[in-house]
Amino acid sequence: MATNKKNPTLITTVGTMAATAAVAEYQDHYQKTLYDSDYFWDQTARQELRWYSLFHRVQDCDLHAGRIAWFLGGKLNVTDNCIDRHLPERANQVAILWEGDTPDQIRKITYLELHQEVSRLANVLKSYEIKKGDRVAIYMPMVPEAAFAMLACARIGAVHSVVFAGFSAESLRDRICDAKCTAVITADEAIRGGKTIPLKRITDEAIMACPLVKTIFIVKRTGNKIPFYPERNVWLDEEMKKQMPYCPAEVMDSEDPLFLLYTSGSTGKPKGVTHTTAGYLLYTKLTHRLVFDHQEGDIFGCMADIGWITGHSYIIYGPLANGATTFMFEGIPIHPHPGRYWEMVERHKMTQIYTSPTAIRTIARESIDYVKKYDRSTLRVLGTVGEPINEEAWKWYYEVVGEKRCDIVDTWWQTETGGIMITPLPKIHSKMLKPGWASYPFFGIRPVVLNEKGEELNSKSGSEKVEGLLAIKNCWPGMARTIYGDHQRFYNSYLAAYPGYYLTGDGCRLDEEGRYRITGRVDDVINVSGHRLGTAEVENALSTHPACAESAVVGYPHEIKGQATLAYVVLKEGYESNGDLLGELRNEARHHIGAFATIDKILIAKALPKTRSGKIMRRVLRKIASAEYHDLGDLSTLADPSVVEQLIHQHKIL
Ligand code: 7RM
Repeated sequence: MATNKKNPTLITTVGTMAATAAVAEYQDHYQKTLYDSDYFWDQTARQELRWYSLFHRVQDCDLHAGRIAWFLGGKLNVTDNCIDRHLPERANQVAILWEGDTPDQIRKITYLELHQEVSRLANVLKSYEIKKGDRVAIYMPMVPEAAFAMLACARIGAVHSVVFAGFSAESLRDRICDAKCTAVITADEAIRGGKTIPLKRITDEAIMACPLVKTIFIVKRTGNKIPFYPERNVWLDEEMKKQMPYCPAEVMDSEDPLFLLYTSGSTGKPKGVTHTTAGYLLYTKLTHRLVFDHQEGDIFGCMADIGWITGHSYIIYGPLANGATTFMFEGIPIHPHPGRYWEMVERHKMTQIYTSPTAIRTIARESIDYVKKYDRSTLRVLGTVGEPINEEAWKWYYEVVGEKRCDIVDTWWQTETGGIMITPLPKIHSKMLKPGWASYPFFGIRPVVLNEKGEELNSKSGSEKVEGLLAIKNCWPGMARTIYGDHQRFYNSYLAAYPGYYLTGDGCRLDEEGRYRITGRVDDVINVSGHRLGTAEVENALSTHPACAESAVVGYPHEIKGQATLAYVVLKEGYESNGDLLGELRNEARHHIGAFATIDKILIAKALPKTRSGKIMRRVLRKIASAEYHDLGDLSTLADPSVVEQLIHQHKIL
């Protein structure tokens, strides 16, 4: 066992730091976690996780080779850590506190009940011959059963792939097929913001092209009539009643996959980002506790959906690993009224709230009476995630919601990083918060700013403004290990461009005090309301319309959503632009991807600006979409520069 007794106090201090330490202490510890990283993670993993048998090596990572492995040889089970280990002490403590789409629906699931429900569901899966290593798709509304389903998979070692309930049948199909899922867990219907989504019907449509799917488990949410095919459809509640409330936890290796989560990249095909057992659990546990200053008795309110990584890491795995009471919300921030979040904060005496800048901007538009009306005195930490937060929204969160009393944590991370990477720490950085700056790296994380040539920039390198590509220079336990079924793609996407670095795809700035500000994507990914959308995915959707000859989709700044989408579309001969056609084109994205993938503006173009080698000059399209018509850069390689004038003219009258 690689132990190192140089720093016996480090870990214990880190654990209690949030309450006591000053900035200097943070920096000292941070530096130690970097240069004796193995020691730090070794101690943390022993202390934080319950192991069936301990690992024999802390890590075996080589970014050059694309090899990432942590806690080698260790045996454990995620649900043993998230549930069993809190029993019997927390048997009657609420584990999951759920509020439905309307405030009259509240459910409280204690740790004992969670143990029983997860066990029953795990036994159901087993009775349908689902076993360790099998992939199970979860296409669910935000109900406690969705959490039970994820945990039941983890219990038996099946690999879950949660697909956000806003995705279309086609997107669901692609994800089920790519992961070779053999079962789907869904619900009759979802309810969100008063609207229903026919999840079962969509699932039926999706699996027509997925012959590997043997069983569809259905949770009753609305009870409305749905198509039911007894050969392979089963009602989950009926099956669970038949099962014992105890299921032994499968012994998993540290590096056994825990889940896949599909996310958009630069190409049209979503990537099955793969997270494994020990490293992911450890990283989400530690970040949840330190970033949100988790204390005994807290009610932690992450408003994300489990269809996104934030829901995985900070509704389910991180909080439950810490024995917290985690809040799960089925609805949306403005339903039935724009004070919904604060009403829930008051009702449940929430101590933290974690949401997106889009949600904050949406609520901030409304009267502040919706906030002031409710008692928010229990809140200590206010988190944001998913997209850059503008100064105005940050200040509103800080001043109106938090009454300048709460710490704001602007947390930067990604599906691929598993957990929070850059963030202020409550109490420690309270006096050093800068609106819009995600600020400081978490323990054990070494971010760098690279220029296009791959050279590291720092505040001492002379230039007054350090700005470039955000990369991470080391490995950490929470990072994704691969893209399901395509390790080469993982390597090419994140590790190949600048050998020895994990490339994030985000741009950033660094200030003299070591704070980072994330400026947004630098690749062909747009971030609409904190949801990642590949421009190529939207272009693929558009290309299925018979009138579309060619298209290019770009993002432009949007007051509420952060970014919105503009599609430049070239029509085929014989088609003419009119209201119906624009409506149909718009619908393609909804239909092929999902309702959240809206196209905000469509510009029917005669031609797209292309270089002589035929490459679309996206930089120019982005500038025009943002109404920055002047500083378009070098246009000399364009085959036909007059196209640009034409597009500018059209954009002005759009
Ligand atoms: C957690 C999550 C990741 C992308 C990422 C960024 C953007 C996320 C912030 C942010 C500025 C932040 N995972 N992003 N957090 N940008 N400040 N605090 O969102 O995979 O869905 O998206 O989101 O562009 O690369 S994600």
